[in-house]
Amino acid sequence: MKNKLLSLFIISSMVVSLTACGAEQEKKPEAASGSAVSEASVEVTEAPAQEEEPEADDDNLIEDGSFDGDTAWAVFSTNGGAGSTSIEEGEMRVSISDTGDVEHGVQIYYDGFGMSEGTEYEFSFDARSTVDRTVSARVQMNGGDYHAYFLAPVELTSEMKTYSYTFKMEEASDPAPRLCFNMGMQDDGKQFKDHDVFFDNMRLVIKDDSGAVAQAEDEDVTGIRLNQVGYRPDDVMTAVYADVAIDSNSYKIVYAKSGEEVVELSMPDDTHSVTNPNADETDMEVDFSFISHMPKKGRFKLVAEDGTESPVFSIGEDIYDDLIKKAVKMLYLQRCGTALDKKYAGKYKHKKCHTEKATLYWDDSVKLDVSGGWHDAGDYGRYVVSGAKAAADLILAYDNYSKTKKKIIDNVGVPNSGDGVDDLLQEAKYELDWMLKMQSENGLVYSKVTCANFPGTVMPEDETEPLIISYTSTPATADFVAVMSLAARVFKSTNSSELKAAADKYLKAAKKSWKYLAKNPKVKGHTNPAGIVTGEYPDKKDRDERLWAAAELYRTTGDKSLISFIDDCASEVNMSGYGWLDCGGYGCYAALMDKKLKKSAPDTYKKIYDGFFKIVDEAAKTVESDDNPYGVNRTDTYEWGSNMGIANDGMMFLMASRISDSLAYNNDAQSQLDYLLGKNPTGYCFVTGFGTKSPKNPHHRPSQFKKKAMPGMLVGGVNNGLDDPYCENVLRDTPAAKCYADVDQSYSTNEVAVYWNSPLIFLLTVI
Ligand code: G3I
Ligand code: 9MR
Ligand code: ZN
Repeated sequence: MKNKLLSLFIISSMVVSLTACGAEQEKKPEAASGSAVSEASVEVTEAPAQEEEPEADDDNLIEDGSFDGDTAWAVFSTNGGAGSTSIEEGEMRVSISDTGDVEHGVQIYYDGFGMSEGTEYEFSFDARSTVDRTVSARVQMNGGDYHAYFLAPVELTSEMKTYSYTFKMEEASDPAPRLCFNMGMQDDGKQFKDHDVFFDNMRLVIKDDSGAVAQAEDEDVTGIRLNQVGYRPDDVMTAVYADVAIDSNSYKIVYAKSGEEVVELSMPDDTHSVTNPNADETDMEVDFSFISHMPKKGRFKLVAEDGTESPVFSIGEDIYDDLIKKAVKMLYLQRCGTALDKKYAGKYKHKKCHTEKATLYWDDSVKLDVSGGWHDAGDYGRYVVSGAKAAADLILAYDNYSKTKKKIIDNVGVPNSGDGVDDLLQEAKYELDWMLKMQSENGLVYSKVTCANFPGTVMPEDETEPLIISYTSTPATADFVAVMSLAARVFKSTNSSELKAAADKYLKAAKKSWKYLAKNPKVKGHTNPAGIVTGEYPDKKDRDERLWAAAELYRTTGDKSLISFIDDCASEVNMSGYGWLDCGGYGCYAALMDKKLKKSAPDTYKKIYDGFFKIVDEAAKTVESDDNPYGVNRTDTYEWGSNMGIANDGMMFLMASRISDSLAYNNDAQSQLDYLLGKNPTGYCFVTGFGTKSPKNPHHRPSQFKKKAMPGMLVGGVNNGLDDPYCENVLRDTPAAKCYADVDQSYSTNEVAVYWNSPLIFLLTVI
């Protein structure tokens, strides 16, 4: 029965506007109930006896609204609220032990239907409560400000009654709203302890859809997909023709603006189409590189024989310059603990945030200054494992381009730009200085500092709940050792006195934490402490992080006692992994770039070399396969943050080129970049503000608050795990490689993160 309305696809305009706040917001809901109820027509009657056989209820948008199965609705609780649901004798029972002190302190909810603009609905249910109380019935946006489309106070008594409402969807159609009852504190401030509320015969049906507004078609998505930012003249240039009919063998390249033909070409002989079940397309990869009479600079389009045009792309040596600046500046704009000035931050300026002392979760007498660092993502948490990855990518990028291209990047447009010191290193330093504060007395490192819950859609300085430091973990500690050792080495090699001074501090800190790890071989993994619901970054293994730590520390100090440890770890861990979870690849890269190790421990070196290149070569084979038009190391599984995985693959290929001192894997790296910038089945250039079609509604609180996407952010991308309610509802029939939604509710496909931007920065600056 689910998803009835999805087929209608309607557009909308408004009649009644109900303003209120919903779940997960700290604000007290506005008293919108009066207007809601007066606009909606309400009927309350005594419920008839419910003896009859359950009938099919095909019009009902709520699956098993009669609760004859065994599935009760889910519960959300916050601010002291506590409750659970169960099915009892064909009714849903909500047992509430505490309402908490906000209206949504306890909320039961149902997702999986759609609302279409201009349609009239009838909502009815039977309900009673063991105490006389009011609850709030809502159909609301599921994300953003959670405002209500429909809202009514429901006065419950011990007698089972039928409540019935009709209302019209006045706003734009929403394919994934949430139907819920807020059962926390009453509007009049009244709170309740132990009591039960029972529901039955929950029905939401379309009463009249004659006024439904037809939904505008999704904007035309071209069938030709390519890197929308563009190519440098010597790059391999490829496009995918997705379901584009090819009769003969030719296509054109035209100037983007005038449409004037640059050249007409015939398809290369090996061009062929492949069935791509993961995108549900027939694809043809077309290589249009190395055209000698193409201008070396300009904006162009491909035009297929049937008239299908590609998105515009640029050619030029400098096509990535602006993107690099914005992608690095994003990190600056994620800075916590400092005010961001309008001069640099524009509309994303904000006051000092999160500067108050944070409390240890397990000992509230201890308050620490852990201000600074980057906000992790669309939320304002600060996490060591993800931050270490992000900072490492910047430093590793610098370590590459400063040597291979003999340049520094000092023009990002942040306060320290133009000071003769590389901006990426300076940005990494901001995070590392924060991480120093996260090191505890004995060398173990705290995993994160966040509030207990995620905030609503607010600017950073308006997240003012208490800051809590979660437990230490050995993965966080080993990541800390790795990135501090890396930074110490690289910062020392610069001619900046500021960076050199930091290098000494970092090395000292790294040694202290390593000492702890060496004495304590047992893993101390991380899971969220009870009551803390912010990002978990769960990790139960630390050998990969320890390998990375030991390899970086050895490379920096030459301490030979580390070699046997490196050797042991290298036999155990997966030699790929460049994320908050798996770090084996970083460990391998550090080891394989180390000439000392090659000399002192050739067998260890060879073991790591063989393991690393086995993974790289397997990935390259998949990427280069004739049957893989989009050229990424993915088939039917795209995980949360798959764009990071793909950017990481690009980084790995560039590392492999560097280790082998060749350009052998550079085209594979280019394929990853092309995918991220538009040559993918969604047709999106996945970086905000770049390309012809880019995400407009990222899950990123400053962007949501300002109603404009901050530019230069790589979104998470395709995720067929459907890990948020929006995707679960809307994308369930979508082919794997297209499971992406440019809506801000979709935190599992459309969030951004500092450690997703960082491998993109590596790719762009090193390639
Ligand atoms: O490890 C499995 C792998 O074996 C499997 O093949 C793959 C297939 O889906 O899944 C892998 O696990 C995934 C894991 O990330 C590692 O990639 C989980 O399914 C997936 O749910 C998990 O997602 C993480 C998500 O938090 C939820 O925990 C993302 O990687 C991670 O980037 C994201 O991080 C959040 C923070 O918690 C809070 N701040 C924002 C940030 C970005 O969304
Ligand atoms: O905003 C949160 C995002 O940063 C996290 O990656 C994500 C998963 O942990 O959760 C987001 O917060 C959502 C929460 O988990 C559930 N309620 C809705 C929140 C987003 O508005
Ligand atoms: Zn902050």
